[in-house]
Formats: sequence, structure tokens, C-alpha cells
Amino acid sequence: MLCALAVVVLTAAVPSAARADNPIVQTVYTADPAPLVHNGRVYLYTGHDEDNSTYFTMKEWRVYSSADMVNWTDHGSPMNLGTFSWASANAWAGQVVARNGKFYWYVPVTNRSTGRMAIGVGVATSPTGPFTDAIGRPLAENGEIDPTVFIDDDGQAYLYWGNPNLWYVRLNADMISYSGAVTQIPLTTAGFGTRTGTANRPTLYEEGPWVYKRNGLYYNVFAAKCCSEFIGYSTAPGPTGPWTYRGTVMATQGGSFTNHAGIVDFNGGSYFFYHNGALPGGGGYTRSVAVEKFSYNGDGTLPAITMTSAGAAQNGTLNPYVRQEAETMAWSSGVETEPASGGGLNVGYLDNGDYVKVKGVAFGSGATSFTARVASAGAGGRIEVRLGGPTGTLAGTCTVPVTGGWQTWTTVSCPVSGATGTRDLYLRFTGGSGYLFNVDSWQFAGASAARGGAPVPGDASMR
Ligand code: FUB
Repeated sequence: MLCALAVVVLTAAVPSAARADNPIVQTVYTADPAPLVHNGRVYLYTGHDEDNSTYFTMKEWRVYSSADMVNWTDHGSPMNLGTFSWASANAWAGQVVARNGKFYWYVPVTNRSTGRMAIGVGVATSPTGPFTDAIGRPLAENGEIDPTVFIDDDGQAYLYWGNPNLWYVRLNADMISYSGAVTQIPLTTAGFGTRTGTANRPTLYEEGPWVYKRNGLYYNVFAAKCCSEFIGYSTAPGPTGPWTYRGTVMATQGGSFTNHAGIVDFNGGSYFFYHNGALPGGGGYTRSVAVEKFSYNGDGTLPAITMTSAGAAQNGTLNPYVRQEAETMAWSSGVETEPASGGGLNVGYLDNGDYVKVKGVAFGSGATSFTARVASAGAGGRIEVRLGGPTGTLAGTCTVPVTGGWQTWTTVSCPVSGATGTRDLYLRFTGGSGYLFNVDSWQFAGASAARGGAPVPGDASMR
């Protein structure tokens, strides 16, 4: 997790945190984004760079989800190296696809017995896991990395991966076995561009393929050149080629010598996920995932996309009159997350002045009270309900008592006023020294809720 020092620096280093929603995650370093749209939400699967890493020291993968591309819920780590009994290290870049009511997570890891990189596959019945090893051994192994899986309209699934080469194999409908030979995709300069100065890698293709289809055209978006990488892409009339190099999507930038792309359409928009070194302490081994909205050119080509700190515009608003997880946030400062005793996660390790930003909260005609589920074995303190900024308009203050345990939960409520319309909500945690308290969830009540903002089933009451 990001150390407290790094988070303090982060607060100082971002002049106006209110404008910044990239990187998506501030609580830990994340890398290699792989988005999946499922049932009206975007699930974002990432790797996890350890603090102070000097290599790709990665032990687990993480999941976040959002209904609006701005407020992301942290679902923790439902798969790690220990999931694969045969794996010893390097929880690197993977992708999740949904099929047959299940979710398959293809990942590269080191095979303990061979010492080579191999492709494992996790399976779960929920997009947030938990994931188990689907077959108890590598699905494929040739020492190369970065699997991406694409299911064509005819139901045929393809697994692609590779660095320095590029491979594919046809997956069977069970998604955990394949038919036919593992096949090498010819890395021609026509297909993948021309790299200069590196005789053993004549094309731009480096790693991290992301293969998908749009309007009958097949796209392979990949990390190009090294190092530093940029994101380039090729297109083809079919899933196995022939590929034609189309140019740069995202030029080298962002303070990480790798980059890694994932692309989805969501609610009528197209979104490009990538990583950079934008958090304090960030760099090539301490990366962070981010997202930009984009539009395809009329001929189907991809535009040039630039990293921003603003990120994508919010797609919709957030309903404060149903229970919201405290680990749902557009931005945070000084905050960490951890598993909560009742399921899901809570925010914790809160020091005086730490805060969570929730963007575009639709208060309607007005909230009258705020309720939160809290626990404290520390000092207790206060949740300041603020609008527009971490020191913005104070709408209410809830006192949090010491409950006797960090997972000993109680409910606190306080009146609020002035929370009307659609506003950015800041929950600012204040008190004395040391860790103050944990927050699991929160919810507002008010006229809008009474008029029709009924809580969703199962969320009617605070746990
Ligand atoms: O995160 C480890 C490796 O770095 C990934 O597998 C590559 O795509 C690069 O991002």
C-alpha cells in the first residue's frame, strides 16, 4: 500500500485535487489495466505494483468497478500468486472475459517447476471473484507473457499473447482448453511497423496485445518499442490477420517506461485505459492505471490519445440515497482500503485530514441526514460532510465513537443541510493523532429519497 508519507506528498503535489480523477486508483499502485463491461458496470482488472518496487514485483491482481467511469469501487484482490499452486512469481498483465455465466482471468506467471513464464487461467462466478485456478496447471507455456482473449461473433475464442513474439491459439468453448497448434503471428514490418536500431526486434511490437473487433474490423492494440514504450495498433480483416500497422494511439509519455492498453465501449462512449507513473513515488515499477474517453475516426481508425489528469467525464450521477460503499471514490487522499468483516472492503488507516471524494452526487431537492457505518479501535473522530472540495462547504458533521475494534461496527448519523442539486461530495476525516476510525458504507436520507429514490433491494438498511 502507498505509505502515509507518499500520500501526504500526493496531497501537496496535486494542486487542485478537485479536478483530477486520473489516476483512477490512489490507494495502491496499479498497472496493466484490463476493462470488462458487464451488466451496466465497467470492471477494471489490474496488476499491483508493490511500494518502492525496483522491478515488476507483483504478487496479486486487483478489481475495481464503476457505473460512471469516475467513481470506482475497490473490490480488493480476488486472485493472487497463491491461487496458482504451480506459480512462483510475477503476477503480470492479464485479461478477464465472460462466458457461460463465468469469468475467466488469463494471466502470465512464472511456472515454479520450469522457471518460465506461463499462462494460467482463473475462474469465478462473479466478476469480482473469488477466482480459483481453473485447471491446476498452465493453460499454455512458452516463456512469453501478456494474454488477451477475444471471442468472435461465431463463438470462436482466441487467446493471443507474447513478448518478444506474438502467438495465438483457438480456445475451446469451455475457455480452459484449446484445439489446434499454438501459432506464431508473423511479425512483419507491414503488420507491426518498423523498429530501428534493434536488429533482433525488427517490428514495433513489444508486448501487451489487446485484441477486439469493431464494425467487422479486428484491432490489435499493443505496447510498441522499448523502452520507453508507446501504444500502437494494427488492424486485420480476420482474427488471425493479415495485420496492417496503423500507427500510434498513445505516444510515449507519463513517467513509466511501459504502457499497457485496454479498450471498451460503455454507455455509448469509447474508453482507453492505460498506465503511467503519475502518483507520487510513481515510475516504471510503481505505476497507476488511468482512463480517457475517445471517439473513433469515421474510417474506424483510432485517434491519438493523450494522458490527462482530468480523465473521462462522468457518465451519469451517483445516488446518495442508497447505501454506498466507502471504498467507492473518484479520488482520495491518505486513504487505504482493506477487507471488511461483513464482506467487501472498508476505508481505513485514516489520519486527521484524509478524505474521499465522490463525484457528481445527485442530491436533488436536498438531503437532510447522513448515516455511516463506522468502527474504531483508535481515537475516533469526526466525518465532515463537505461539498465542492475537501475544505468546501460544510454540510454536516458526524461524530465517530471508539467502538472497541477496527471491525466492530456501529452506525452514526447526523443532520445535513445545503446538500442540494448535483455536487462533488467530500468525506473528510478529522480528529486527533494516529489512526482515527474505519468507514464501511454511507447513505444520505432526504426529501429526494422519500419521493422515489428508493434504496435498491438488499441495500435498504445499513448493515
Ligand atoms: O506489469 C508487468 C509487465 O509490464 C506486463 O506484463 C507488461 O505488459 C508490462 O506492462
